Amino acid sequence: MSKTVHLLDYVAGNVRSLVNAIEKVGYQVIWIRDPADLSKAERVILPGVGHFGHCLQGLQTAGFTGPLKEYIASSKPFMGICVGLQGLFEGSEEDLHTSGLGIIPGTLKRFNDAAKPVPHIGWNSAATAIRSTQLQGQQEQSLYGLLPENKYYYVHSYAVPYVKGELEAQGWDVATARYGEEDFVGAIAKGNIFATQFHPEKSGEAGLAVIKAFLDGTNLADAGSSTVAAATATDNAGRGGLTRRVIACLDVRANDDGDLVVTKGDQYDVRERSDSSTSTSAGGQVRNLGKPVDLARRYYESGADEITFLNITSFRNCPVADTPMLEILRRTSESVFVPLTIGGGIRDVVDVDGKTVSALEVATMYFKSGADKVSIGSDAVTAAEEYYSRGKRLGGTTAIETISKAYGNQAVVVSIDPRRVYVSTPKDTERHAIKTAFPGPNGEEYCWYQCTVKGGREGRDMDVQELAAAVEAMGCGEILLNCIDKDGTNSGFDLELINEVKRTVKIPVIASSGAGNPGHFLEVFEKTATDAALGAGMFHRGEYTVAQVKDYLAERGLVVRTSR
Ligand code: 1PR
Repeated sequence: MSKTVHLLDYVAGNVRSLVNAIEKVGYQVIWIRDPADLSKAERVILPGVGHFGHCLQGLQTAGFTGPLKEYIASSKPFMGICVGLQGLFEGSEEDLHTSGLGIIPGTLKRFNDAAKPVPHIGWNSAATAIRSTQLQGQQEQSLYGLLPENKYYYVHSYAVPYVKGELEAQGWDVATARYGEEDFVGAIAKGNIFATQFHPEKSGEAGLAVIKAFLDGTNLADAGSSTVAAATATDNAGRGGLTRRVIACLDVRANDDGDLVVTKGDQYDVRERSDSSTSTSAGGQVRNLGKPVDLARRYYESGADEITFLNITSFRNCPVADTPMLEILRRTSESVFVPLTIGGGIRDVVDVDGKTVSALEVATMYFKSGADKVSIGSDAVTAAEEYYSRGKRLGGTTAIETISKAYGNQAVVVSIDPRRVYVSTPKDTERHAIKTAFPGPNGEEYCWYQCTVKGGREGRDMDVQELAAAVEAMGCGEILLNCIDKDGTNSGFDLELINEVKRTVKIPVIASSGAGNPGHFLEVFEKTATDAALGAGMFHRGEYTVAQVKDYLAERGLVVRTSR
């Protein structure tokens, strides 16, 4: 009999990666669209991303709630992922009007953002806190292949607070993670039920092992001697909780022959510097540093915590549904099991047949093709300008708002392309100027960071702090902070810029532009509060691997994901 698993088709989100992960471990997916079919299933996975109320109402509307409870009560294997875990509890602060399935006692609470960014995005532990079997004096065993030394990919703002012994007393086995000062439920199991707050399909080889263990039904098997010694919640904190994320970025565009290539600019100029005898006014050829899918796979294998694709020219003449980036994502997500972000051209567009395709529809195509997050550049600046012209009121129709409402804030990144504008004194500008340790060409001691659109070609009368604050208010979940002055220079990140933006927002920030060696990653993590750091050119040119960067950080005591 072929090995199959049933997935509930009830809500939007990136389920392609889950299907790919399941196939990778040797199982076939059968979609359940009719609730009546649930009774025929032998194994069920309930995926879920985004908003608690949205997902639970989606289940209810599709008629799944009752049949799902019956299925779970039938003792056949059931696994919930992310909101699929959350839905098993009684409710969530995220939507107090919508009830959960109430199978596990407890309510989800929002993380406290007083001293840490929310959402909680990144790689964290799922270490067994205390087993219900331990309470009964039985021998310790592993929980669905979870290893205390492994890291798993989380992305959420709400979590079940962990209170030692409470759930265990009711027979639940719990694996916890710690974010800041808060311990929360990372995974939970009892009998036929297993659920993870993290995304195993996005957690590299460690996550694939968890999916395989569930599908093979090896919950309580001894998965290896190292698992027998389960970690305690204290050990978990000792391992540092959330890791520092190292992200590889691929700027993709068509070269002059029409092939899609990974390219890399110097301060956003991606053409080769040609000598005077051969140069044209437009510069040389577009730099070709490799094929997008191949490079993404190489970085995944080297330990990249995420991969970001930026479609830097948006392929204007192509029908939206045929955008080459969709195919790149589909192919990448077959073999790359870490989060994928896609940027470039996420906005309302007019298709070649004259029809308008909304930013939400464009994003949906990308999510269905394997993207976990979309990154919005130029359109975010326009939206912020409108936000301020309305007196800081939300319009409700921007790409950031519509996509975050449908897919959750964590799915929306805003990519900022700022450039330094030097001034002698703060009085010389109405924008927010800072004193800089790196004076301008005429000795100017201050600068402000001007937001740009269209890949830096057009500057706007808005500073980076204003843009960051506006996009956070609109529902963006993370900022990708580039810096045109630093891009491609190999001279390190712009620490002053990163500190400014971190002071402005509560959402996570990814530092980008200027990485030239592993020491620059150490520097940005030590001298700023950045949540992640991104490199491009140094990886593409083969000067350093992602693994070398992570080893360098680990050797100096920073917590990074070293398991694959
Ligand atoms: O405006 O929503 O269509 O998005 C366009 C996207 O394309 C934006 O995210 C914008 O940053 C990006 N983009 C546009 N033009 C360029 C260009 O280079 N000519 N690339 C471009 C931006 C910046 C980083 C780069 C880091 C690290 N590239 O992604 O990878 O600076 O580089 P380094 O480590 O080598 O220094 P929209």
